Amino acid sequence: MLKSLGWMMALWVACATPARAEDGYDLWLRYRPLPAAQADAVASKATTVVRDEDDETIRLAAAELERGLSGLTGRRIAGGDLGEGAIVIGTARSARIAALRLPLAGLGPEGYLVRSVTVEGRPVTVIAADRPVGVLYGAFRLLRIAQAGQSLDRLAIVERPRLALRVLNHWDNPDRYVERGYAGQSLWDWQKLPGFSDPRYTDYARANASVGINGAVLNNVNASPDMLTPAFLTKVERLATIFRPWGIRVYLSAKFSAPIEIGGLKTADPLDPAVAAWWRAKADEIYARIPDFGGFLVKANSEGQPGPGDYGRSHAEGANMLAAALKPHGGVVMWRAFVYAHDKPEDRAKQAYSEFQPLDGKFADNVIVQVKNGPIDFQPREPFHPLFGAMPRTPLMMEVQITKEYLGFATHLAYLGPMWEEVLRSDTYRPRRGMTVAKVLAQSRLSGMAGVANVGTDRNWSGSQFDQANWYAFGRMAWNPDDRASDIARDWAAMTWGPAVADPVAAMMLQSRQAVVDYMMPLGLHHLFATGHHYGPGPWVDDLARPDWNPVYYHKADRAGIGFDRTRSGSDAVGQYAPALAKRWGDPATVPEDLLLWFHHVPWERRMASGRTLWEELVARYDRGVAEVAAMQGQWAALRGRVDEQRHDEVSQFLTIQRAEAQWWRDACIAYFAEVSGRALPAGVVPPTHPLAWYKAVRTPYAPGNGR
Ligand code: GCV
Repeated sequence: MLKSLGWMMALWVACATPARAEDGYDLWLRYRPLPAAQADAVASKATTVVRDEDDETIRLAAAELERGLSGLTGRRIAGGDLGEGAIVIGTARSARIAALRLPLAGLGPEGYLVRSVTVEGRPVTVIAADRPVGVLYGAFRLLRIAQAGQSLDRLAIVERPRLALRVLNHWDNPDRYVERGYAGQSLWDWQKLPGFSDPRYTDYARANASVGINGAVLNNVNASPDMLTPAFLTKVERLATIFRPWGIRVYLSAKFSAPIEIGGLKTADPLDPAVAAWWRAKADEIYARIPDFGGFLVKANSEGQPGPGDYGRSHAEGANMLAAALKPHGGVVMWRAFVYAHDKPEDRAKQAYSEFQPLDGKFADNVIVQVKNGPIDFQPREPFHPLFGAMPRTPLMMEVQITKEYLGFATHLAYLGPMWEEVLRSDTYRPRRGMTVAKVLAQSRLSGMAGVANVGTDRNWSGSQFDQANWYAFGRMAWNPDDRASDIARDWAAMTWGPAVADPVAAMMLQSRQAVVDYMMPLGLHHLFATGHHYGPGPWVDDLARPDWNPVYYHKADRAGIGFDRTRSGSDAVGQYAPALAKRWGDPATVPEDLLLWFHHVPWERRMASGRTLWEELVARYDRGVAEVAAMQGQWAALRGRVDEQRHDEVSQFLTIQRAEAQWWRDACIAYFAEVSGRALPAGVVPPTHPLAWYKAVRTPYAPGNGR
């Protein structure tokens, strides 16, 4: 009696406090009370949680349902017996579930179904799967519906992931520094592992499971060989043990030269039998500790990393040697196609295709080639990577960057769902029309998507409240690459800010990425960033060691025009796409304006669809970008009082930073392009606040994330 009184008091306090301070730690799993009518409706369909199996993952699923539904309804929902409104969870190992004769085997290892059914004459909801992790995913799905305030009546959901590997790539170093990380230090406290298990490890795994992420590469692709030493493997083992019940496997980035650096060999030549034997022994050692270890991620012969090319061997020879070591244990090699060599004069956008496409069909069957979404490097807008569709006999996974190295770090609000959707829905025309990037990925015999993680030790996990949405959206799109960015935004907004504000929050999010494109690099411009840290504009930079590290290499602006000629008369990068696309994109009259300057060098007087000249249009886009941020500020201000104050205030302050930095980008780029082109500003345009020299003199050496 006393116990239940205490419980009721706690609930009363929770419900009576309208907007208690929140710092974002709870992510989209806040489970705050719904409005009374919605809470009543959910409660009637969630009277108790019934499970028969004593499996750790199913226990987690039950606990999550009890926690979530109690929070949402303001009632105590706990485990119990079958009764009207019960939620019955499990696999066919539960006699009760088996008796329902549901088509569980067809769901695959991670699929689930959520159904309203009648059991023993009572209406109940069943969450069932072939394996326990499917039950966990199903539980999170039901909670998502409840969090959005939607009805739990007549549910008939059947889901299975379209991609098998849904993996976060952490660019985390052993000293906890995160390359391109804007959310504090690495979550992995290697110094205290394995002795101390920070509760955050569990919270991290739970958040990933809630969106279907099933793998984590724990360390930077610019890898330290130390990660493969026994001292670190003990720590990795601890994390793997914590993550396992949440359906998450661990992977490691492997440094190709590790046999030399920690193995005492004289070479890392993949065709040297001693090298192959070293990797086999290393794999055996890892699997003895971590039987479900996922495998290796490798960055080879790229940006100074060692690789098979150092010995005159191909990427396939390097990858296959590692694959052979992992094969007996069921592990995979994720081999990155992000390569460009300093000694090649070829357009950087072409180099990965030139090197990898001829290797199609030459990789072992447990190798998957990891290809960035676009051919350069996670720019605000790129065309899809030409390798998608061009290697039909090789599994390809797509790599996207959740952390926003090139979209304003953590302080700029940029929801990346529309960017990834744009790529996933791009038609590769290979082998035929309608073959989108999403289909190319899903049809691979080994399929996957990787996201460079944006999480760190900040209380809000990702450096800003809104960057959580990008972690969330990555999980959703990796599960179903055809999911819509707008639906995902609305779901995230409902769960993270409350169903009542889901629409206005999602509306802001959906315009945010284009805003960044507009105020940083519109019309297909790319890589105009300041050197190294990539914080702020640097379109004038022309003095770096490699031509393709300089922004001037990418925009090629001069008195006559602007843009990179990638047509047949230029670098012919367009020729790496299917003929139908090469034709459309190779003609300035038919290429989408958003990609115009990616593929073409065009005169400043060129007429655009708006009727303006290119110069006028460029300036108008920069202005539009700044105006879009101002509009977001207004939209957010209108939500004051409708969401909790602490998070509202944090977002407001970040939007103020974004507005100032959008202005900085706009002013610096306009000042520079005006000078290079010798053009006056179009009539009525507000001149940049400072002269060009002022922008050129800006130095920010301590901007975060710039490697060490
Ligand atoms: C991990 C870009 C980033 C680097 C990153 C590299 C990669 O060049 O600036 O920090 O290195 O991509 O993806 O390997």
